[in-house]
Amino acid sequence: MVMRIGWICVWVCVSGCLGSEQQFVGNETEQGPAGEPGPPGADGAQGPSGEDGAPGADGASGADGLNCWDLDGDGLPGVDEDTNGDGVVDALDCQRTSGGGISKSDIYVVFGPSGGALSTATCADTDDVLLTGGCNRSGVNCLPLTFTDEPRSVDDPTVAASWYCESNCGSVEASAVCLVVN
Ligand SMILES: [Ca+2]
Ligand SMILES: [Ca+2]
Repeated sequence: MVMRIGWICVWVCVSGCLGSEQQFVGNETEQGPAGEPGPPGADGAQGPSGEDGAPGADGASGADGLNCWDLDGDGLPGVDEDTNGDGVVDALDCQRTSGGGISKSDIYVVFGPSGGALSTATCADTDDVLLTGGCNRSGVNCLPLTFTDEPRSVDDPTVAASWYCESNCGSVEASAVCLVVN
């Protein structure tokens, strides 16, 4: 009888304890409402620089340049490009004969016909420059004397420059001093 009462007490005690424990656990699993988001965190420190990339591939080769003697840029030697007159078009034609400037060999004199009332001395090429000129008059004099002594076509690129002479009596001979332009 005493043992039975003891077991009953143990059972009551255990079931009572378990019941209390079950009720406590049940209250702990209820999830509350979500809280407000926290403020953003501060920016992190800058990371180290990355490794250099691999070198790029070589670009395509450029077009060949022009030879210094190729004044018109057509890639071919032309008669006008043999500036030193040696019959060959090469690097020597890129050099001036006198320190890169004008030399006396670039200047020539042309005479017009003599013995008539008109005379014209014309430079050899349309791009050559007429530097100066003059008229040599001879023969009889007359009054009034009409005399023309003047340059012609000095700035016309299509016509060679010249020196023109004319007299109404006697005869004239024109002369022109010209500069070669290559
Ligand atoms: Ca050429
Ligand atoms: Ca030459």
